[in-house]
Parts: sequence; C-alpha cells; structure tokens
Amino acid sequence: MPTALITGITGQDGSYLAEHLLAQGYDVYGLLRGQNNPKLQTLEAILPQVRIVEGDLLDQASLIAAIQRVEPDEVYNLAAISFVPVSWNQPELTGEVTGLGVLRTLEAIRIVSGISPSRPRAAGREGVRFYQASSSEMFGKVRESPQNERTPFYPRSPYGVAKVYGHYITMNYRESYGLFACSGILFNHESPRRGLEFSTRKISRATARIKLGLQKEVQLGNLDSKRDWGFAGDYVRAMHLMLQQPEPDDYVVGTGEAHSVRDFAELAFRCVGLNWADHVRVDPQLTRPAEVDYLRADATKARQKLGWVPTVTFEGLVQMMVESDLRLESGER
Ligand code: NDP
Ligand code: GDR
Repeated sequence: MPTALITGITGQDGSYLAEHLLAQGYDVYGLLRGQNNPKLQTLEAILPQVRIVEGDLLDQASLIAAIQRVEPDEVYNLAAISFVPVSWNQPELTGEVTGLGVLRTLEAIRIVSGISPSRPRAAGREGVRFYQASSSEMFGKVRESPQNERTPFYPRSPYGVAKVYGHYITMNYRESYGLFACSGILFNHESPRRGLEFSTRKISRATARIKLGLQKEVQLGNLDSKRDWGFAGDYVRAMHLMLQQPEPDDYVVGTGEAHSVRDFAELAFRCVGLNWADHVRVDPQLTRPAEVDYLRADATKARQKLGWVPTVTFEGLVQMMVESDLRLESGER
C-alpha cells in the first residue's frame, strides 16, 4: 500500500486530496503545525483515517523528522500562506512559508533519501515523488491568453513572487538531483470547504445568509477581475495523476473558462431568487495594491498527457457552494 504525506492537510485541498488518496488505498499522513491547532478536531471528525505528524514549513528539522517517520512514497506540498492580500501585510512570512517552505520540504526529502550534489538519485531507482502546489497567480499580469506551461511569469503580489520561487526550486531539484518532482500550476479552485476569506465562499455564504434574513449586504472589492474557477475535488485528481506518470513534469490545470467576480455574485444570488445588485456593495478598501485582472487556463497538456478533464461546470460550482452554505447557515449539516 503506498504512503502519502500531505502538507496543508487542514486546508481545502488537503481534505479533498486525502479523501481521494484514501479511496485509492493509500496510507495518508497529514503534516499539522502548532501545539493546539484548532482545525485538528474538524480534521479528525471528517477524516479519521488520516494520521497526523507534527511539523511546520518554517522548521527544517521538523520536516526531516516527518519524512523519516512517515517514509512516504509521495509528498504533496499544499501548505502555504495562500490568501493573496495577507501577502502584502506579511510579505516576509509569506516568502518564508510559501517560498522557502518548498525548499525546506525538498531538502528534507533530499537529506533523508541520502541524495547529495555528488550523489544524485540513480536513474531507474525509485525515490520519493514530490508535488508542488504552484499557482496561476505566477502569471499575474498575463503575457498571453490563455496561459499554458510556456507562458512567462509576471507575479503581482508577494504571494505570487513566493510561488514563482517554489516553482523554480522544484524544477531545480528535479534537474540537479534527479528527484521526481512536479509542479501543478493550478488555477482557482473552489468548493463548500473553501476558506471564508476567499471571494467565492464570501459570496456564497453571504448569499445564503441574506436569503435567510441573517444579513442584508456584502462588501466586495474589484468586481471586474476574471478568474478560471473550477471545483477543488476535480483538481486533486490532477495532482495525483502527475505523480503516476513515467517522468516528472509541470502541468497547467484549469477549466479554460473565465468569469468575473460580478458573474459569480450574479449567479449566486440568482440561485436563491435574489438580484445581486440589491445586496452587493463595493468597498474600495478591499481592492488590492496590484490586481491580477484576467486568468484563463490552457490545460491542453493535462488533458492529453494525464487524461484530466474537469467534471463540474461554473454554474454547477456556484450552485453547489450556495446550497451548501444554505444548509450550514440554516443549522442543517
Ligand atoms: P488553504 O489556505 O485552504 O490551506 C493552506 C494550508 O497551509 C493549511 O492547511 C495551513 O495550515 C497550512 N500552512 C500554513 N502555514 C503553514 C506552515 N508554516 N507550516 C505548515 N502548514 C502551514 O489552501 P488551499 O487548500 O486552497 O490550497 C492548497 C495549496 O495550493 C496552497 O499552497 C495554495 O497556495 C495553492 N493553490 C491553491 C489554489 C486554489 O485555488 N485553492 C490555486 C493554486 C494554488 P493551518 O490550518 O495550520 O493554518
Ligand atoms: P485569488 O482568490 O486572489 O485569485 O487567489 P480570491 O478569491 O481571494 O480573489 C479573486 C478575485 O476576487 C477579487 N475580489 C475579492 N477577493 C476577496 N478575497 N474578497 C473580496 O471581498 C473580493 N472582492 C473582489 C480579488 O480582487 C481577486 O481579483 C486564490 C488563492 O487560492 C491563491 O492561493 C491561489 O494561488 C489562486 O487563487 C489561484
């Protein structure tokens, strides 16, 4: 039975990936930080089969100890400071976790595997396989549309810059040491488990609360930016597929469709029979110092080489999120 270690296990993608790998018969370990992480209880309730190992992307020794203890066949590095606005307020921490955290995880694998500059992994010898959660935010102020694996990067936030470092250091460890290391350049993916701070979940939750009479309005920032939004459950399949290929490589993953934040809000409110314009207010304080205006994936390579296709449409995603928040906000589980 293969063994996987997931960093970022308490996040949206961590939970979907753990479910997917458990269903494939994996032993799944999740890296958990902090001495009293409040998300542990939820994790134990929804995924009791996941085994917890202590560690923090800021702490090299803890990552080495985690790899030594788990002896994983596959490591999925999903941990990050992932909320873009935070990265302007805490740019150094973002660089440490989202950027250098990737290096520390790769170093832990390298050291525990006995790989060194003079002793790279021998061709044909199976080693730990590594997945890095790269992001469409690396394309930032896009140089071409749609974006594929060859599109140049132009990050627009300290988060995007840190992800570019993570992306290139992953490629560098593949090329320097022969590590089976892949980056998935994933476009925005959402779900009922999305953090409340992100635009889609903020909208779906507010829509549900407004419908139930629990609040009247929601404040949003830039309504014009466009994203390629898909369903997180589809995207974790792509992560797993990348590590099952004969050779390591990088892949763009997205739906190929772009919609604005306004489109999302309009559709969400329509799902509950309301008009978005009656309830959405623009708060200029929520706009970003540098915005990413338009992202749309060209996922041809993932489709051709991995056989990956998304199963949930934009309309299906919005409806799924609004219905889930209606259940949660009305006290149903
Ligand atoms: P979340 O924000 O939901 O989860 C982030 C995870 O990182 C949490 O489990 C968090 O743990 C963990 N984490 C933060 N800091 C540390 C640290 N110092 N040490 C160990 N763990 C830490 O993100 P998602 O699940 O949405 O995304 C997963 C990954 O994919 C991230 O790297 C994100 O940047 C990237 N990505 C996401 C996309 C998306 O649309 N969702 C698109 C492209 C890339 P804790 O609970 O303790 O805070
Ligand atoms: P993003 O997601 O920055 O693309 O990063 P987010 O949902 O935060 O923003 C998307 C767009 O919506 C606009 N927006 C708002 N955003 C938030 N959060 N709150 C608001 O009130 C609001 N109003 C308008 C933003 O300006 C932006 O244009 C996500 C994260 O998961 C990253 O970790 C990941 O790498 C990328 O997706 C791909």
